[in-house]
Amino acid sequence: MPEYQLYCFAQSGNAYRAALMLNLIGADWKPIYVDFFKGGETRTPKYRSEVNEMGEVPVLVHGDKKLTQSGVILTYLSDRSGRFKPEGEDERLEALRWIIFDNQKLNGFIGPYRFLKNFAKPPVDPAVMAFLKARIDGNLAIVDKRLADRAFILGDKPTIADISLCAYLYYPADEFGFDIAETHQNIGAWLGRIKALPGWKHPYDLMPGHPNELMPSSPPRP
Ligand SMILES: N[C@@H](CCC(=O)N[C@@H](CS)C(=O)NCC(=O)O)C(=O)O
Repeated sequence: MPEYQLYCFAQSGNAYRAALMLNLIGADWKPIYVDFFKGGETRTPKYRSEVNEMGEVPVLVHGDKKLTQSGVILTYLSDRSGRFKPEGEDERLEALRWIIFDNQKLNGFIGPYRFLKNFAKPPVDPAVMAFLKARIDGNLAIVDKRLADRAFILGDKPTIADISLCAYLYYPADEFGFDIAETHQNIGAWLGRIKALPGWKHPYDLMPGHPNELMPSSPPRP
């Protein structure tokens, strides 16, 4: 049995943070597929009582520990491995600041936007999409500016803040209807630097469940 198990599915950028971290640190891990789309597994009483009371992925299992919230999982894995770990108190707090910003305001809006664009039935009110898009644009601009004069979010080395912030940003542009790497060149270059790290893999290659026939706008990745 691999050392770590991760409850996840390929379309989840929230889960991708944890899967990517496991791969980048060379951990011995395996994914456990969660049938979010057809089975609504995260909403079942069984999942909520046995896996995660919050009804979410990712969930990391390590021995008798079961951890949820990607920020907690990233912190745990960086503490254990010593990799992508912010150094000292100032960096630790700075990483936490960006992880919370990301969860609430960057991928916290990008994830629902992509979900609604691809899956909402009946289609969601355009005013909702316009609200989310305006928030996304504003927050992408903040990250793009941050990356104007540094290679990674905290400085010249990648940390768990970077692994958190890239959650949804490698998914195909046509799943969003806009190309983030093209319109935000500092973000585009930063995504390239993370992609060059040994162990990097695309979310669709790292977690089970792709392709998904419920996501017709998601063609095979080039
Ligand atoms: N802040 C959480 C977000 C987790 C989250 O929203 N996961 C989504 C999948 S992308 C989920 O499991 N949703 C289940 C549901 O809404 O039923 C994290 O970073 O782990």
